[in-house]
Amino acid sequence: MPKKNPRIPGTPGSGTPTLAEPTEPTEPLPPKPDQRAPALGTATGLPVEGPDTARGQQGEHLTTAQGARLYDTDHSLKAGTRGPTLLQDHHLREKITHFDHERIPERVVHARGAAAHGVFRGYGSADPISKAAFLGKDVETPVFVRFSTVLGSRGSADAVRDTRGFATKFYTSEGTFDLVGNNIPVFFIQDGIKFPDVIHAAKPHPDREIPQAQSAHDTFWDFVSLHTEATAHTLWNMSDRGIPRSYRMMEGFGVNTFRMVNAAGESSLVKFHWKPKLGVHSLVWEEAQIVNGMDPDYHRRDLADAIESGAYPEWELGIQAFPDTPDQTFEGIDLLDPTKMVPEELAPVQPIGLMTLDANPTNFFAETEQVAFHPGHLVPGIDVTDDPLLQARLFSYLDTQISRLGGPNFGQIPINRPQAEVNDMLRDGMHQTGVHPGVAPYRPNSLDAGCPFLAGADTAFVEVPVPMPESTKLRAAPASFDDHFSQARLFYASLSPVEQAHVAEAYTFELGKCYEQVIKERALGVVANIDPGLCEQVAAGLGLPAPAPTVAYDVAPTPSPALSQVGAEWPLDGRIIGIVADDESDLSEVADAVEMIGKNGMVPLVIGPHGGKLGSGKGAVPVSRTFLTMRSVEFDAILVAAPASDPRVQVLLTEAFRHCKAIGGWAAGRGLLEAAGIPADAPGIVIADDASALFDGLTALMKSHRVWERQV
Ligand code: HDD
Repeated sequence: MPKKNPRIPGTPGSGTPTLAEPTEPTEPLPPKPDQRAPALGTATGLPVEGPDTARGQQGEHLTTAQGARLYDTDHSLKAGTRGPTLLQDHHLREKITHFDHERIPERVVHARGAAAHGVFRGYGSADPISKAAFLGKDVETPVFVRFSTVLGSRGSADAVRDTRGFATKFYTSEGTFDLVGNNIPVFFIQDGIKFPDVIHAAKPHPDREIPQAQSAHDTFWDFVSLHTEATAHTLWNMSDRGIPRSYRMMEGFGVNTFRMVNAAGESSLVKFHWKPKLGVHSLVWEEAQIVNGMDPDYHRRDLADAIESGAYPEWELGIQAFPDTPDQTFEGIDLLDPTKMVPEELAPVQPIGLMTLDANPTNFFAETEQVAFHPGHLVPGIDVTDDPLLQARLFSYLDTQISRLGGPNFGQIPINRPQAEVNDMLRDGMHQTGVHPGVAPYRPNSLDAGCPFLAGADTAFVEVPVPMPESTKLRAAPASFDDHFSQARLFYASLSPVEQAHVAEAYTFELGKCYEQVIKERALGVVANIDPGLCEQVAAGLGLPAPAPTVAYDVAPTPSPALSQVGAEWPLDGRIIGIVADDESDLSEVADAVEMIGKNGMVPLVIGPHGGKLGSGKGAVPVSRTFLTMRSVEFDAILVAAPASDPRVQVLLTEAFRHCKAIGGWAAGRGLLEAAGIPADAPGIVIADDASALFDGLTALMKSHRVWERQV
């Protein structure tokens, strides 16, 4: 006997309802303002009423894609309950067909990412060199920022050793400006024609497609050891910059040199910098490896959680500005060579605005996956240079979206829509959503009254009329591009001893994962040209002789202190403190600590032997993680209020100790730490009488990010 469908009176069957609806229908979320369709212009400039395509969900009832209401979405239309499915079941075919096509090609690089909405407020300090309206004093511009790794596939882990992308879309009143940067200021290659080479070498081996999202393999080291212009970028990857603690704690760099143009038409060369308010911090390597197993979404989760809890991450946008001289160099550094950065001590970074990320995406696919950045999305006041890497980028980004987003109209996808008026003469094509009026999308025309008109040079984007030197057509690089080691030496010399030690460990780890002896030996030759002492350490770890440098050290590098992450104090917004407690702990002290941590913009996580609550009655304390579900890498610091006899707590404490995290314990329980093998007189251990003193002691240590004394 077929079952009755409760929604359709009179359907045959016993009358037994199928599944009950779990919730009452609710109002759909309102669309974000930046996702509304831009007004469509008519030929005569009058607004047109268009369908509100930004709304994904409307009304209470489930419908087909054509809006017909549905009474059942759980059963195919069949010839009897046990019979075959009927071809006429349009709903089945529509549902399955759409599902079959839900995936789009992932980005060929930077496939794994996370994003957030926010706002940029200009300081006006760039006005003397740029006429870009969004940089004006107190001008607020919506932004969408996508952070990413480079090598991994869309489902790969976050905390891998890699460069991070830092791409920002500014929806300005003069059109969209995209700043498509990285967290490392130098690049592997000097000419974009080599981009497929470096990416093919760094992606997994083509035969077995392993390893995923890593540079620790033969083809990568084969390429970078043969192609020494990659040395500086590779060194940055081997440094702590390759394993950020959080997207919120990364610098961003435009990498390429750009031009800024002021209202008088004067041009300057600039390098863009994002400076995080929380400072630049990293994981330690062992921690990163544990994170990738325990929480592959570590960075994505951290960003979303911080924004949801109101700990809005902030970055100052800054520029290094240089005179636009014909040779385009500064202090001997070729500004058109993207493997070179300019030390901040030579050209200070001048702040020009503040970005605050304050909203998570509503739909990952619609926003984070479909957002399309392009370094050629420029506004009046910002222009490109002849950097040969940037020149190739100007082609690649538009091109890649056509296959990734299925045609040339990806600019009409809500997240990609400019918030300035759009009045182009681009027509038709796959996924055209604009309903363009008029008959004359060409110029000149008389049928649409000559519309649209060209703007004057005062409001239009006008390329800087840079004079071209007399030249010959050829495939070659300038002689200044031949210097492959000075910047790597500068970076290494600028790191603190603990950071240098991490670099040695990273090279030893990565080269230790290579199979080919010849590649290890060649890579050591490159490391010798960075620093012979570094080379000796790595060679010793690999059990190989250390080769002598082949490139003379004419000039010892002058360290740039700004390149080190260590040695200052930073705000602690959103940092996580774990509190190990059990039912026997002094729960009023634990509750005080929880309150104090939360009040100070951090996240307390109570770790107990069981879920639910510790203790009972009014003083009971809710448990956030159990000994089974926590791992040390989730916490920036630990407070201990329970005996650490459980082996899982011992692992937590020994890892936290090894990873140089601040650890605290109540005076009454001094023995608890020692029982776990943590010497109470070691650096970074706080023992105090009450929650307040413990909190103060712990946070004083956390401001320096880690207790590095334990590693030197
Ligand atoms: Fe690129 C994506 C950053 C050189 C070609 N790139 C992409 C993204 C970032 C960067 C952050 C991800 C954007 C997003 O989140 O959607 N790329 C850089 C930086 C570079 C650089 C800082 C050096 C200064 N890129 C570069 C070169 C080429 C490309 C030289 C090609 C000639 N990049 C692409 C691409 C991608 C891309 C294939 C893949 C997905 C996309 O563009 O939209 O076009």
